[in-house]
Amino acid sequence: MKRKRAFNLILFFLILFCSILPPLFPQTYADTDIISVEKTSQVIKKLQEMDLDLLMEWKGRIYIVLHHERDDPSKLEQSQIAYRVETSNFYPFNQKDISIQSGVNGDYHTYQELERDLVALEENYPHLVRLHDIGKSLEGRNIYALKISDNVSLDENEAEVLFIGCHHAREWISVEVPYLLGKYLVENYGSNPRVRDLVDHSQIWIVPLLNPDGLEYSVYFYRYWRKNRRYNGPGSYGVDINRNYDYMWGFDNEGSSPDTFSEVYRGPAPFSEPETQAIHDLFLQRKFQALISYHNYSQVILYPWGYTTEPSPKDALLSEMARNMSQLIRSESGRIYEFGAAGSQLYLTNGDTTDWALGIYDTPAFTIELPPIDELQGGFFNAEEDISTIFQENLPAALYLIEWSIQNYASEIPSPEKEADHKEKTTQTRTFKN
Ligand code: 0X9
Ligand code: ZN
Repeated sequence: MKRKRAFNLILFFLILFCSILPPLFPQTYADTDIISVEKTSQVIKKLQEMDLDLLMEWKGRIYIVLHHERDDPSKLEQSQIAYRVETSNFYPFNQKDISIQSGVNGDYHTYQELERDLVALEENYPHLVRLHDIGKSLEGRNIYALKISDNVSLDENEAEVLFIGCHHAREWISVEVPYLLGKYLVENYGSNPRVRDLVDHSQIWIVPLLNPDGLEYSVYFYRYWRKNRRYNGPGSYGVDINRNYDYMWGFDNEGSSPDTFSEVYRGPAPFSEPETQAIHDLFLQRKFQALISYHNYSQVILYPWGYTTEPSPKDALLSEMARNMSQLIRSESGRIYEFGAAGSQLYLTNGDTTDWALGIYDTPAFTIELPPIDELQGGFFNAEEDISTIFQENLPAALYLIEWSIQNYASEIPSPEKEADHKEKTTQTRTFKN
């Protein structure tokens, strides 16, 4: 009897220990494995018929996320495809062997590296840059926003534009593009008359890393992590912050999920997460003419609506702006970014940034899904060498959006009704939130 009690006690502590342990160690994801297969045209052909979650291509092999509840590895065996289990390669210890050459995530920023570089930008260009802390993540990290403008410490009567990066943790390139945009603007202010003109006539806000907890988790623990790090209950972590905005939030279960384990879990309530609250609060203080939210991958430019396939009232304008941006990118690098309304072009989403910005504030808002086009070209895993090319090709589109905002602002006639309407809508949002 005594022995049994001792055994129960040991069992209790073992269970307790195991339930505390997962957040401290790389997540093994009992329900997923990463496998790789040799990349040959025969294998590609067979894979195309299999509806598997293709992750990346590297050194002549294709990497696949195997979801055990859905994917049966015997499918591969039946098709005579030899595979190798690679799950352990995705631990941070081996990460540098993958496509990253230096440091834990190479030329990509960790939270700390980004913080250091943002502080340095402000120190080096104090007349053009202010670093704002617009919120704290669940794990206490700062959510930073760079404001770039002449007379940067003043609130001027000028157009405002917003660029956001990294809603999704594993989308590392989406941090680099907005960060490099900020760096480019301040470093070229003195020498490039167009840049000077844009910076002088607008207030540019850049939030390069909206999901710092998620990014850190992706860098140090599990490269494939997407959501933030909200604890949802035993074994379940994370809210998809691009499903947490308060416009058509939870409209259906296709565009987002009520299931806490889902990759597109929308959270318990709109704006339940500090990251989305930070953007919400920034919108209450500023008046944005336009925004771009960077994601990857797919190489497309998307605009609302995402929650429905119906066109938004601003469809013609948004489509024209997206076409212009796509053309600018194409003339820069030759790469084609398709464009279209999010819900019809890609898939349905509800509670995303762009639907909310348009739905509540009437702000033209774009999701740019950065390269590559698909999993076979690398998926979420852009090489370090790609950072600069992807930034360079996106630069003309970002400058266009700033320019468009300045022109649109100048032609806007302030009307009392519009202001009242705007105030009413923002109060509605707040009421709903509380
Ligand atoms: O699903 C998302 O939040 C975005 N794609 S990602 O692969 N980066 O996660 C797309 C959001 C754009 N909206 C719609 N497709 N409706
Ligand atoms: Zn994304």
